[in-house]
Amino acid sequence: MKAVIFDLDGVITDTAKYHFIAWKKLAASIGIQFDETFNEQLKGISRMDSLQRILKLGNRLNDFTIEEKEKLAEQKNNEYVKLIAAITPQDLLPGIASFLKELKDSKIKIGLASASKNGPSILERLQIASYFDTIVDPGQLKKGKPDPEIFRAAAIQLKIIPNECAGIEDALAGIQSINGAGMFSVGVGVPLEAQPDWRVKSTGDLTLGELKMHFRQKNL
Ligand code: B16
Ligand code: MG
Repeated sequence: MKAVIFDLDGVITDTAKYHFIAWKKLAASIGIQFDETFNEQLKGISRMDSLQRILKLGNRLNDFTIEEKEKLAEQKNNEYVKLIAAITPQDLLPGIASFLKELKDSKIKIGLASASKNGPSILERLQIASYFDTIVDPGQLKKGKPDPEIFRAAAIQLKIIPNECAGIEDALAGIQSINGAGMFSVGVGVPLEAQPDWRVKSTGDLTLGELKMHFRQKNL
């Protein structure tokens, strides 16, 4: 195992709650209500795809032009950016700081494969940007998760072949993306239908020793 590629939201920090607040406000402004169960479907999904799912939920898929949809997505993002301004290193999920340090000390490369265009600024706020050897720019991708493109791109940027990489995700679409890329997948609290190579309940269960052991077992 030469690299570990992280998802951001739900693995490094819990930004899902801010996405939820921002989308709820935007949806309410166009007469659509949704709850936390529906919000699960938006995890790991790009901004525009999330908007499409919300419009579909409210039966309003054909009510807006492309320009209007872009405006709606921008409004949501403006709200989201205001909310994430409050993020500090205290918002790192349990165990992530020590896990990143373990990886760095062992010279294992670290990548970010987040669908979020706000990823780099969130890493700065969490004060962990310097740990990352590469960050995939989601704006350059043709397809979002569950397509494997984002995890493949991270491996290409790191110049490491996919089967020497592990990917860590909290969303079903993300695990599908890692598996499709041919990497070892770690699922943090993922739904039952997801099929990670190693399933953990919380980020606090992530240690380099355990990860290496499960990685080796798969590659025997
Ligand atoms: P942005 P991840 C994803 O982050 C979120 O889970 C998803 O809810 C969000 O829509 C997406 O990023 C895009 O985020 O609007 O900031 O570009 O889980 O891939 O780290
Ligand atoms: Mg996620």
